[in-house]
Amino acid sequence: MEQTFIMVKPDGVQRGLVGEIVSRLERKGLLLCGAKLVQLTKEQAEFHYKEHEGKPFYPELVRFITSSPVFAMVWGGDQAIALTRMLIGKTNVLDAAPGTIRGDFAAHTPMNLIHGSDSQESAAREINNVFAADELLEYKKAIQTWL
Ligand code: IDP
Ligand code: MG
Repeated sequence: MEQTFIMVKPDGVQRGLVGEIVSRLERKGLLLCGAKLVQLTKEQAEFHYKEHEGKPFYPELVRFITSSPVFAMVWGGDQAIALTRMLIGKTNVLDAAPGTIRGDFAAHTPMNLIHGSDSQESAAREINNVFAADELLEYKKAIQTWL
C-alpha cells in the first residue's frame, strides 16, 4: 500500500475546512493511517519545503506554513500519491479545476489549503518529518473489497 503525506495548511485550518477535506479523501476510498494537529517548527517547515529553497516565494512559504497549526495526515491506498494530487488540484489557484479541493476553495497562491506529496521519496521524507512510527497504523477496512 502506498502512503502519502497530506497536510491541511494554516489557511484550511483557520477557515474550518479540515472536515471537508478529510471527508473528500475518505469518500475517495483512501485509508487514514494517522493524523494530528501540529504547529510546524521553522526547521520542520524548511525540511518539508527544501526542494524550494532559494526560490523567490520560499521565505514567505516558510513563514506562512509556520504561522498557525496545520492538520497533518498520512493516507494510504493504491496510487495514493497520484490520486490525492488529482483530488487536490493544480498548484496555481487559477489552474485548479472546479471539483478539486483547490479549485473549489482556494483563491490565492500560496494559500492553496492543502499539501500532498509528489513522489514516494518525498512522501517518506515528509512523513518522517512530522510523524513517529508509532503514530501510524496499518489496518484493513471491511469495505476495501468494494473500492
Ligand atoms: P504543490 O503544493 O502543488 O506540490 P509546489 O510547486 O511543490 O506545489 O509548491 C509548494 C507550495 O509553494 C505551493 O503549494 C504554494 O503554497 C507555494 N507556491 C508554489 N509556487 C508559488 C509561487 O509561484 N508563488 C507563491 N507561492 C508558491
Ligand atoms: Mg509540492
